[in-house]
Amino acid sequence: MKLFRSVHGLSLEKDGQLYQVEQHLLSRLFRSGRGEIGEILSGIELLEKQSDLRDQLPPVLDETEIWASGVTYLRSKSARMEESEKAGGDIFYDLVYEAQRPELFFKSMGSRAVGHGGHIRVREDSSWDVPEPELTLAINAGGEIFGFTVGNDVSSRSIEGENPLYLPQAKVYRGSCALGPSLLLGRDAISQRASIELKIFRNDQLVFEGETDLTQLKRRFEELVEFLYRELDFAHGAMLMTGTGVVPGSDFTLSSGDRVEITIEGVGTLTNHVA
Ligand code: DO4
Ligand code: MG
Repeated sequence: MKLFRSVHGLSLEKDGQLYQVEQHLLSRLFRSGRGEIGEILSGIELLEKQSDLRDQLPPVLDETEIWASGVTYLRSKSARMEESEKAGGDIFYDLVYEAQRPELFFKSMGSRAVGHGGHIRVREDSSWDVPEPELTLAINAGGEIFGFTVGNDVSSRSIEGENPLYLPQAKVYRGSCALGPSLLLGRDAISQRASIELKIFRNDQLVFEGETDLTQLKRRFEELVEFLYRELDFAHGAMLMTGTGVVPGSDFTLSSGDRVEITIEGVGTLTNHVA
């Protein structure tokens, strides 16, 4: 089952058919406690059938915090070690990849996230920018994973590479976080081997293509969630991006007008345009 959010309300795709569902469902899922998800999912009432989806929004509450994990794939570690070598920051990426404690950072409020079809951005003071395709976990207030979506952790490599302490500026700015198109519902709804594919088009020509899969993710989902919830409460639940395993080479930077498509097997395709 996939749950879509749009300016017209919530829609559920079930067995290939789209239905309207009650408008508080998303809030009930994110704000639920431990052990409550099963009952909510089995009690979903299907309302009117729908034929299409328009004006999509990110599948998250405005009040929900979106966090991200870093250096959870070997490719992310090596790309970041290269870009920060000159500043002497490379050692930190190596250490965090092996450490017990993962790198977690705040990315966005739900209200600032961009949905499927929306505009992502590059910072005006950045010279090297990339999309980061990331499986994103939907977690309830009780700390349980109840769904998955596709995330784009759009990042400035020039700012992060200059000094790792600039990470919040490299990661958090207008149009830096995209989520969607829907929430795949259920903790076990995703394949442990799901592929993650990134395609970037410029003037409708493919200019970058890369792929990884979840077997390359070094951390378990629950391990990341446990660290996130260890000393924080999330009354509105949380979203947690799980890190990128696809990083374009040093000769690539995003440009205005680019179309970015991220496909995660079984979850969906998130498409955004660079403003
Ligand atoms: O260490 C910086 C951020 C890493 C990141 O965003 C990723 O690995 O996806
Ligand atoms: Mg990332």
